[in-house]
Formats: sequence, C-alpha cells, structure tokens
Amino acid sequence: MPATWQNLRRDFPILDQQVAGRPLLYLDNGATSQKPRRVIEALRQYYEHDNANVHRGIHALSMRATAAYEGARERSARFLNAASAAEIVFTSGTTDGINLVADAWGGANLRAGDVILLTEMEHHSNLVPWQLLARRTGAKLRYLPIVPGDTGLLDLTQLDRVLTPEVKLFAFTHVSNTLGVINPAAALCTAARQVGAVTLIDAAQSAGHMPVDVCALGCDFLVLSGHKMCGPTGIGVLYGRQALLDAMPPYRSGGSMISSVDYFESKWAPVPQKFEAGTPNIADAIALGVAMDYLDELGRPAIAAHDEKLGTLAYARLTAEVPGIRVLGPAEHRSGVLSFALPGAHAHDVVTLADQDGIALRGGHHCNQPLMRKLGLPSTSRASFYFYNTEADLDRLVASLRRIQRFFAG
Ligand code: 7TS
Repeated sequence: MPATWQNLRRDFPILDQQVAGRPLLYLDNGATSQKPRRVIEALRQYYEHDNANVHRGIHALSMRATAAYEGARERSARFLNAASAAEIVFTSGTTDGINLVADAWGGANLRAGDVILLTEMEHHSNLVPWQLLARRTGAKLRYLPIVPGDTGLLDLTQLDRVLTPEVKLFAFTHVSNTLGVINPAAALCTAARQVGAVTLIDAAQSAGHMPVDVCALGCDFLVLSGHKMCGPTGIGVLYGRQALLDAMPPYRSGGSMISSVDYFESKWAPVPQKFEAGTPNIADAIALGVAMDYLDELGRPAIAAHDEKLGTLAYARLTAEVPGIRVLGPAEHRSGVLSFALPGAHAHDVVTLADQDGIALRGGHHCNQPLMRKLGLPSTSRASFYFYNTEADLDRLVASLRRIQRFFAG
C-alpha cells in the first residue's frame, strides 16, 4: 500500500492542471478513470518501437507485437484468476462484451419461454442487448427488484421468487454506477447455478476497484472496460468459461478468427481467436496489461478499502453538511460512487457550477433511466472517487455544494 494516496497524483499527469483557476478535482471516475504515466508511456513505446500486426508476420516487430499482445492476455487471465488465457477475449469494452455474449451465447441457447433475469439497477448496456435478444428469441425479461427506499440494495428476499428453472441467464452488475451498491456477486452466482442458469457479471465499476476473481465469484461470464481501471479507452475483456466459449458460434467474422476458409465453407479458429475477427486493438490491450500491473502494485484490497472509506465518509458528510440533500445508495459497505439530488437544482446546473470550482462531476441519468424513474428522479449529480482522491477532496466538494445551494436559494 502506498505511503499516502495523495502522492499517487504525481503518477497522473492530467491531474496536474487548473480548471477555472483552481487545481482540478476529478470526481468523474465512474465515467472513466485517469491514466498513469506508465500506461501513456506503454502506448508511446509500442508505437515508437514495436508496432506491427499480430499473429501473421514472422518478422521481428510482428513477433514482438504478438508476444506483447498475448502477454496482455496472460496478464488479464492472472488479473481475473481465470483458468487459462484461452478464457480471455479482448473486446472494445463492457458494452461490446455484453453484446458478444447476448448475440453468440444467447442466440444459440435461448428459446421462446426462457427467462433472462436482470436487476433493476442495470446500466443500459446490460439491459438493451438483452431486450434485443428477447425480441429475437421470444425469451422474456424478468427483474430482481431493489428494496423500496434509497439504499438501492437488491431485495434478496425476492431471489427465490424470480430465480426459477425457466431462468437461463442471470446478468447483473457487480457495483452500481449510480447507487454505489456492491452486490453479493458470489452468492448470486451460487443461487443461479442451483437452477442451472448461466451468469454474467458486469464488472465495469468493480474490476479496477476491488479484487475480482472469477473462480471465487463462480461466474460463467464477466465483462470489464479498460478505461475505467487506468487503461486506455477502446479495450475491454470478456472472461468466459472455456466450455461455454468453445460451444458458442462466432460473433463477428472475417480474418484471424478462422482455421480454414473455402469459397463456400469455413472452419473457426479455437477460442479466444474465434471471437477476435480482424486486426485487434493491440496497443491498448498491451497498455491495459500495464494498468493491471499498476493496480496490483497498489493492491486491489487496499484500493477497495480506500474507496469504501471515502464513499462512506462522503455519504455521511453530504448528508450532515448539505441541508436537504438526497443521497442515494447505502450509508456504508459501499463503493466510491455517490449520486445525489439537491432540491430545487437540476443536476446539469449543479455540475456546471461545480465545474466553476474546478470540480468534475457527472449529471444526468447515468445510463440508468429505468432506475431513475423507479426512484422518482429525472437525474442526479454524481461524484465518483478513485484511489488518487483524498479526504481533503471531500472538503472541497462539500464547500462547493454548499455554495451551489446558496446560489439556488437566491
Ligand atoms: N456497466 C456499468 C455498470 C457501467 O458503469 C458502464 C459505464 C458500462 C456498463 C458501460 O461501459 P462502456 O465502457 O462499455 O461504456 N458507465 C458509465 C458511467 O457511469 N458514466 O459514464 C459511463
């Protein structure tokens, strides 16, 4: 664990700047995290020294690029504790990974009358692909509800009611990007297995923030985005149990995903190549591997403890020090994602005014429209913390929100 989290800011060149005449306070990590110098340097190094296409050349650069790209796959397998690198498919991100599973696994395995179980807190990217799949196959969507009120916790007393043998797939988020709730993912996977349902965990908000071990979780699929965990945009990982990946048809087709092609017939390459048609995102995959090294040097348990401490303190301070504020999510045992509504102030105005204090927040529905409707809110403002944020940042956030409140009080 680093001596002080504050010192880690030096690893992030972008954080060393002023916005509106104040030092930037970046609290929009739920949308995307910033990148340490080491990750930026890995991209530069790749393009300046090693750039070549992978899996096809036998010249020096192509062999180096291939070794580094496949090394990133091995790194991702270790990061997630997957049984082998064959279980790691590089995607463009969480959204892409979910679409792959919905199309390839769902298209091959779901029939009319089957049920896809989701939760009421899913991001649109873990909702819309299943809606399209349901429309195509005649399967039905069903939802595990959250408990009434603002804690946003899943109502686990309803699990037996919704998790019936018709459920063929249970897809749920590990950590909510709006509520900051950490779901009991391992227990949900165990329950799903008991009815024979396949599980998909959306780890977009958890993978860079806490230990994520696919064996301990007991999931069948898990998806993540590199850009939310110190890596570049445009790269993500789909973990899939090898037996499932082996049995799935391809998703996209073309070069690199075949073992042989004839004018009328083709045979597929083994996994994971079967799911990586075309030239992959080589540089960003390599840089994601470097981001994983960086996170593991800090220690994911330490990052999780830091996030939880800041999230819990932020919940307590905003509730106590900003009169009338409505803070979503649980008061403790939570992530560093914190959404709130200030009475009489639209979230976009809150975010605009916070920006004048040099603070980056997010406002809107956070790709969670059904959840917002359920909570009776058109939008919220959101502060989302990462390990380079500190308790001192909370002082600035609270002071800014109090100023914004006075502004709206006239
Ligand atoms: N799932 C969850 C839980 C997310 O938070 C996000 C992105 C996604 C899926 C989609 O990830 P992508 O990398 O494929 O876009 N969430 C957010 C957010 O909260 N603000 O901006 C993006």
